[in-house]
Amino acid sequence: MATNNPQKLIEARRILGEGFQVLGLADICCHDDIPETSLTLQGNALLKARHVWDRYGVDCFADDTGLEVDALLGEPGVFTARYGSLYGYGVEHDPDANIRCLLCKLKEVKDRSARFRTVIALIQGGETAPYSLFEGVVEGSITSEPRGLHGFGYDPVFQPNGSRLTFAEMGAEQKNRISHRAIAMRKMMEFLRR
Ligand code: ITT
Repeated sequence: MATNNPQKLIEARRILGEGFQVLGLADICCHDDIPETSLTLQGNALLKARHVWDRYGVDCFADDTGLEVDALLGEPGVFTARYGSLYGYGVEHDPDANIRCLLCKLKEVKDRSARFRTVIALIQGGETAPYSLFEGVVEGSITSEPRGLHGFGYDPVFQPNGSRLTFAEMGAEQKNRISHRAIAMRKMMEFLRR
């Protein structure tokens, strides 16, 4: 899995279960900060997977994830990882700064509907065909304050529809049953089995 995010790797391993061994970038001694210069999730997922194939020659998949908030016209979207830093809150990849920025933007905003979207790009033998992209979406809303200690990133402020808990209040098992990442990964596994 072409990710530098250890929590994504842990989730991927849990979603796939014991029948699989998922290697991360550290396992192939890759410590590159892979540039994510595309303006789409799909483009960035492909960039990450392509980078690993080109330099290390191994089959891999990469996940790019965005949080889309309706009242913010789809922001942070492709800028989800560095949202806070764009508005002067902390540095890139700082989850607390990202959450503070998001909650500040949504202060007094009533429509708090949002979704997590994950796009996974799979490269096998150097090939990425159009059918090697897998998307997972989970609809929900942004809470007025962070709740819960599990998960990572924006989990404390994302409450999926149909639940009274945020992702960070759920255990890993519950999040992995319904999450954007789990949906995209199951689609990839179905494709690989076929
Ligand atoms: P890689 O690019 O190395 O995979 P990353 O953390 O930078 O790691 P993304 O580019 O996909 O991953 O950035 C997505 C942002 O969304 C980042 O801030 C994550 O913390 C956050 N994020 C991703 N998946 C999430 C999830 O399941 N729950 C909460 N936040 C998530």
